[in-house]
Amino acid sequence: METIQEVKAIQVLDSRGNPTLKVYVRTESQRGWAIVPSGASTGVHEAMELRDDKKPYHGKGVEKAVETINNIISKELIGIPVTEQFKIDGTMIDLDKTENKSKLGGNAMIGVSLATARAAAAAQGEELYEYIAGLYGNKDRLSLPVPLANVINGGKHAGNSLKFQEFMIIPRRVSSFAEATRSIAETYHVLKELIRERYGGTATAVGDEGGFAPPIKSPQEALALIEEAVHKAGYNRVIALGMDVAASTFLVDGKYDLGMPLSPDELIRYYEQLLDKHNVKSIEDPFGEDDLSAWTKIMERLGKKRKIQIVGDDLTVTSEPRVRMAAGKGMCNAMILKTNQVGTLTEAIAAAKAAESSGWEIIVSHRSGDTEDPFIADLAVGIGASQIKLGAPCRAERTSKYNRLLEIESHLSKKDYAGKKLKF
Ligand code: 2PG
Ligand code: MG
Repeated sequence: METIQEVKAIQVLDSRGNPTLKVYVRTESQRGWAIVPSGASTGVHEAMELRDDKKPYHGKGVEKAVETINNIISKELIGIPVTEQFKIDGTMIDLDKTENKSKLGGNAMIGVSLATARAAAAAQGEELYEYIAGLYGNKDRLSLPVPLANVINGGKHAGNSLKFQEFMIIPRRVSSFAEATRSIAETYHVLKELIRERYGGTATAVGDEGGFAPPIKSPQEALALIEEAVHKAGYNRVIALGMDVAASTFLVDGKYDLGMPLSPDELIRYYEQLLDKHNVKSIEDPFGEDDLSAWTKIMERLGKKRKIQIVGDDLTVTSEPRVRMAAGKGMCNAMILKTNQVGTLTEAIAAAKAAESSGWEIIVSHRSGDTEDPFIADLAVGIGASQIKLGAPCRAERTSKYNRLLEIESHLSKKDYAGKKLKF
């Protein structure tokens, strides 16, 4: 049995040019690695990122986290069988002892946790998605997730004045991930031309997740533009739309500031009007993470009555207790799964299991500051998630996920695309 021989981290860069961690876990004959992503619109209940707060890299360096991994975490893990993921993650949790991973750093812990899974997969002679499927108990249900492609960026991910953060296209009525990718890329290029014609060449520059960031102000304008592109590209029947509102980013003194301050009830009416005119089927973070009663109301009015996918992200932060709380109060019917929100693969799996047992959809997700590491592609297939949020088909930190999923689909003898099973 292969055991952990070395755990080592170095400082590298993420897609925004900020420092992050690359972690290596070495066994007798194999090596695993992982690079840690980083969010911009982070939830207040997320695990804490350890940053240096000193001069280099404007305080964003992660040398302290590198030292924590190389000098503290590594000592505790050497000698443990590499396939004992739950024990390895549990050892780090015990060592950290804090609610929000502030001692070791959520970024340090997730880097080690994910690199361990890769090393273990290699030690078993398995693909990473197969290994994760084993951990999750999902080996017979491998499927390719439906991609949610963020083609117009706003909020904290772009320099325009769009308040809503993400406008996504969701190709569900196709039969493979490859066809889904084609429909996204074709629509993306038609959209680029529409933006060039209407707003000029400089408006085709992209935001943090590879989507365009034209100088538009309202969600209506963004949705109409995307629908025009979908229609022109010939994918009306295939593609539905989704939004990540990231509402906590414009919540001021209990009101949502969309030019005019809206109460939660007024914001629900605003969403209803958008849904009356546009083919939006999924709304993520429609309210702030602690505006709990508003979530329960929107689930009643839009989730249950209109079969809209109501997605928790900042609300649920990949945390099993938060998922159970939200499920108990009927606050959403889907959740975003981001491993670095919680700090270990073990805890992310626990949150996914809790979501699944509540009948929720699971959407594995990238971060706005991401890297060439395609781990989330294997994770989505391994746990059989119905969806994956991976940005536009542009910029290598986004295409690395598309390309890995295309590769995985080509491996599988039974090609099972989750689009068929989606409820919308
Ligand atoms: C989100 C994510 C990813 P960030 O809010 O869902 O799209 O953004 O990584 O900035 O939290
Ligand atoms: Mg989000």
